[in-house]
Amino acid sequence: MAFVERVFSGVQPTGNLHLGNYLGAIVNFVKMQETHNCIYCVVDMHAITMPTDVWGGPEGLARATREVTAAFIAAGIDPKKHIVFNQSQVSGHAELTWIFNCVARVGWLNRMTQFKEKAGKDRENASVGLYDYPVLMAADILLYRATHVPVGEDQKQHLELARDIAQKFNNDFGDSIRKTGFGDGLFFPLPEPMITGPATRVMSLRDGTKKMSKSDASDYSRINLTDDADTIAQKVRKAKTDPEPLPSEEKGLEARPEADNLVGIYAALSNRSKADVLREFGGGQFSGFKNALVELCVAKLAPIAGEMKRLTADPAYVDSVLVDGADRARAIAAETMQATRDIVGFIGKR
Ligand code: AQP
Repeated sequence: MAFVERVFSGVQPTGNLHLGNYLGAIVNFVKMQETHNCIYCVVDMHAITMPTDVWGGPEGLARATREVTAAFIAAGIDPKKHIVFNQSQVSGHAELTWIFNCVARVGWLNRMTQFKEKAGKDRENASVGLYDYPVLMAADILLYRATHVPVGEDQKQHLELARDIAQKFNNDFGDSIRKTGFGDGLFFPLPEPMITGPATRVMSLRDGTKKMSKSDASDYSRINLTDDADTIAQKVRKAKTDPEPLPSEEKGLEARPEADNLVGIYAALSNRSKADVLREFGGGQFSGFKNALVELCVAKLAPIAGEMKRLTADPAYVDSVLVDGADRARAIAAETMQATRDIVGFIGKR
């Protein structure tokens, strides 16, 4: 069965959006608008899988939900042409998760590295929601029968799980899919991860072997989308480097994670390859390169920060975008859910 190409991706409203979220995900969200119908979701139901102090309680969650929405729009996502909404407004996400919970296997979830990292040593005390996070993510994508999912490298394993769930659903219910007329045995597409660009894994500015992350205790480890020019300059100048000058060729970045990371950030922000960046800066000291990186970061991020500020000052507008997006998302989700209920054998129309 040929599926209509559709893009879905989400970002959690759990605090400061950073350069990793921007380069690994949001930049690609913007690009994909030109070629696909896109659905971009602020995944507030994922945010509450962590303890309340991580996502800031009800007020913090609402504030961060509006902030991520503002970041989407400020970065260039058009909420009129495409769909922007927050997950909890469309009940199909939770409903499809339940069905997928009965398709996914415990052994599959036990292999998820993000759960192990986020649950840490106190695994017994982690929420059931955190364990089930990848199943909810599969439901997010497949509720819209999305075919392409732009994400950062860290989400690759979850995407593979979403494909496994889609495949197992199609196998388990293949006869019913054919009998109910919802396809030739393939109801859900196997979504393709789109992990592209030179910054699919932006690393911490303090440690080039660790992912840049919202939950890192040090604010100096990341550049937040809302940082002002002075803060960006301080963070880049303090970023860890090594004593060698920059290499002139890309292979010289091997075993130099901090240099590799900064060159990757420069390349991604300037839409150039790392090799091209090294042709310009190779052989020079980090101080000169860092000055150029500060200038570039400020030039790219300041307009986004300014627009985010303007948008978050008008919460009624941001909320109206989310309500409108949710209405349109719900219409697509309703079709998938009715078909899924029929395929599974749940009686009744809604
Ligand atoms: N460092 C990164 N480099 C490239 N892409 C990244 N993403 C996250 N960090 C990086 C991508 O951003 C999108 C949204 O991420 P998320 O908010 O849903 O959750 P996350 O991956 O858990 O983000 P963080 O910052 O790493 O949060 P914490 O600290 O809570 O773990 C995704 O596409 C992700 O790949």
